[in-house]
Amino acid sequence: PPIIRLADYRPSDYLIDRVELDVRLHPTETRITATLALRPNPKGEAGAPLVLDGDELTLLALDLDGQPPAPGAVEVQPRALVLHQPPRRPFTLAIETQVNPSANTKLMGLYRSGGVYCTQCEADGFRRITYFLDRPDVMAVYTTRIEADLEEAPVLLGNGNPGQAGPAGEGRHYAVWHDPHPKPAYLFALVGGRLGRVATRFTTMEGRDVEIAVYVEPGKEPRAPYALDAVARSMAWDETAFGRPYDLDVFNVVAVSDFNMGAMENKGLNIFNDKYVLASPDTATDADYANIEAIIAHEYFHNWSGNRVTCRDWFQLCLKEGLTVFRDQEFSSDARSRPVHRIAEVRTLRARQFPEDAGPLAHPVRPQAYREINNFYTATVYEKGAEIVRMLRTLLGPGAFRGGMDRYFAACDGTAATVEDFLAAFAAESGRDLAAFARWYAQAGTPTVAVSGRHDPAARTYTLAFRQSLPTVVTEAASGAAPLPLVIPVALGLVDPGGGAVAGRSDRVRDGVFVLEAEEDSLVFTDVDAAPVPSLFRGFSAPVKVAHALTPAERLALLSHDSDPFNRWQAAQSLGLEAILSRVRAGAPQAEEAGPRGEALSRALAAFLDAEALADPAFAALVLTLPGDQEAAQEIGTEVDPDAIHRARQTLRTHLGRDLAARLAALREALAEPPGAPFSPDAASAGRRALRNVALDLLAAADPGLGTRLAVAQVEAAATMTDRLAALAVLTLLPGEARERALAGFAEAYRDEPLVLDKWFAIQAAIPEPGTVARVRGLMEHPAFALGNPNRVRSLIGSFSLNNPTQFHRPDGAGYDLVAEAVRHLDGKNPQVAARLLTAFNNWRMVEAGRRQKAEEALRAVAAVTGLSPDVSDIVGRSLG
Ligand code: HT7
Ligand code: ZN
Repeated sequence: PPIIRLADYRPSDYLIDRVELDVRLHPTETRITATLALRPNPKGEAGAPLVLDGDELTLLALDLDGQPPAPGAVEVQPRALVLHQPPRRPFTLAIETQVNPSANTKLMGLYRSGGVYCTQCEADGFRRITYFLDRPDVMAVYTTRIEADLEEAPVLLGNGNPGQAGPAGEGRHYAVWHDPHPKPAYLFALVGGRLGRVATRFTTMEGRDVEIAVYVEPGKEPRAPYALDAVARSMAWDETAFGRPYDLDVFNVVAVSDFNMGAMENKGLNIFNDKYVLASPDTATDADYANIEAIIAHEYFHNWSGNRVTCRDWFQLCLKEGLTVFRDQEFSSDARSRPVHRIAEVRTLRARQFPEDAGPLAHPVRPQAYREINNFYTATVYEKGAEIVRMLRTLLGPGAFRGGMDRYFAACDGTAATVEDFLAAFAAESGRDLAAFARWYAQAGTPTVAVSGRHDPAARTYTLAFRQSLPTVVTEAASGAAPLPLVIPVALGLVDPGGGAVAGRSDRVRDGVFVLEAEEDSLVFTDVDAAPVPSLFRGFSAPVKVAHALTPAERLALLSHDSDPFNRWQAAQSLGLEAILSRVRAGAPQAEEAGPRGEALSRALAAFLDAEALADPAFAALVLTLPGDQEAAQEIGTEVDPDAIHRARQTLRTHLGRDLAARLAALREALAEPPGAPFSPDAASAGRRALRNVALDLLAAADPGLGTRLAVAQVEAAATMTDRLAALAVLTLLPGEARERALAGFAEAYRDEPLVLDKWFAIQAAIPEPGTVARVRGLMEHPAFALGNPNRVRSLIGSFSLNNPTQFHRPDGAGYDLVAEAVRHLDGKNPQVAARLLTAFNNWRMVEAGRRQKAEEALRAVAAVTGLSPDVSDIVGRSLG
């Protein structure tokens, strides 16, 4: 596919003010009449041909101002409808198309999921429904009439507010929906089907009475109230936190079982992957509840950050996605524990975005070019995009930040905006020049900030020297020119190693934040009597890697005495990471003795558990969790041996489990829930479950016999899916009969629950044993598995490639072959999901030479397939490039 460049952006030659859609739903022959009120765009080229996008459409009829167009005036191309010499005044085009929803396996445009008609139009799916100017800067007011068989689709939903509805003859009925807010085509949606419903009401700050409803598969209504309540809480929060009220009379959420991503923010009609709606204690884990809450909030918040203010073009994707992730993170932080949530955010960023930024798919938060936009819904655009917004708040302070947001919404409401528009609102509010800050959007790669500290007892000063460096990222789109320094907010403080107070101060630190703007800078604190331990990047104040050598004793001081919970957790993580790395680097991943760092970690964790494990169990669970294999691999960077890392980490778990055994057993007891206790998904209850299960995991690492007994008992007696699955996951690390029996029992118990079986697929795919490739191949034949369902594919093959580094990176290449083969099979059906799966090869250049060669062979085998989709060919091309 050709490359599309930001620098080539031009406004559309034509605009569409109003769209009237008449959709007659039919399983294989759905007909759509689109009546478009068009006019030349004063900012476009006068007299240019009108080029409407289209994809896999059958054109049935076309009218221009009520007449068939003159012969030769219209050209139907495979992916466009061209009208030569259109009128130079406003005109109407009526287009009738036909599509086959049942044959739509790409799940883009209009398709059927479990018998329910639904749509997915972002980024460019509307052109699979009718010919259109399918670009986000063409915004229109839509009226949609939906007609369907009454038996097949008693529920008919569209964007906006409901209008007339009634019988349409021959067992059919219709419903009209009108959306008064102009929107781009990517926010269009409709749903038709047999669906159950739960509903509530909400009165907005403006006094609007809104009906909120969640639609699910009939019979699943008891699993919908958590999502429904999350919508109402999101509505209330956006009013309080950002002054943003809802703006229609109804807000509908529909859960479908076949969906390419998590959910979609269509105006007034959010469509969700059912995984992110349905929840009951027996089927959903605490993580599921947290995800449902976050994704419901995310899609709802898009109503302002994305819908009322949309994107001018797809290069501006972070304008809605980064901002909306920031907003949903803030919502979850307010609803749960802020420090615990911040740690979770950073773990995701490090596990997904840092590797992306360090590999061949690296791109700036605002890319400068793309071939396939669907491949740019990435951790960089979303998660790093959110970090940029957070840095802006840190730099400006909460007052100016909120003022800037208000200005942005006021200035850009009803428009398709750019990153420049966003920053201009904050510059105007704060009087600050944000030109250098804007580099965060343009430069790919994770910066490293190297820091060293020096205490001068005579002068009673403490000096911190900072140096930032950014890798030069060379991509097809960008020149690879030397990057410019970034504006990096460093939230920091000085900690007394004994837990006392440190008096030091510097007038370059305001509200606890020092701003690093140059490549090098240093900061002098005065009145410092004794050498402190610096606590840097508190709350992870910038998405950077910090190179700062500290002794285990200094890390222990931070874990014990830092006032910043994030850095307390970070201190334990750093000790853990250093302990793993020292084993790998010494070539002794399985060494018997714990080593000085392992011992330091055990001592630190023992002291921590004694002092405060029960004070905040969710936080304690995070402190006790070692950094993952992939984080260690990132740190090593080249010639990585995933087996060595895995052994080192497992051995360290064993040591920790032994050293802490008595404390962990006591914790499990102290945290045990009384039989019959009512279930609550709240953060405190979830935290207790998390700590109990981390304790189980470490105990099992130390004593597999005990671990097996405890885990088997827990699988059988668990009152929640969280506890059952956690115990099953512990068992999967303990080969043997008990494991297989437990797995079989679980499958039998949940045979009719696809979303629960997804968890069963996922944990088996993550078993770090040579038999797993064969196991996964076997599971692909399981009756519950379907290559056409994205959730199944992600659970089995996605989990294998992302959560099982030793087997995905098998030295004989069998893991790579498995994934590459799945990508090849899937590409003909669902290119978007196939391409996403292939991104697991992102880190292939980091592994040692033998594996590297196998990975390259697997990638080349994909590249050699004829008729590859643009999605997969883009990823494979960049991965090998
Ligand atoms: N804005 C939505 C993105 C999305 C999507 C993109 C491409 C293909 C399918 C898709 N489904 C949803 C989701 C969001 O970020 O809120
Ligand atoms: Zn989003």
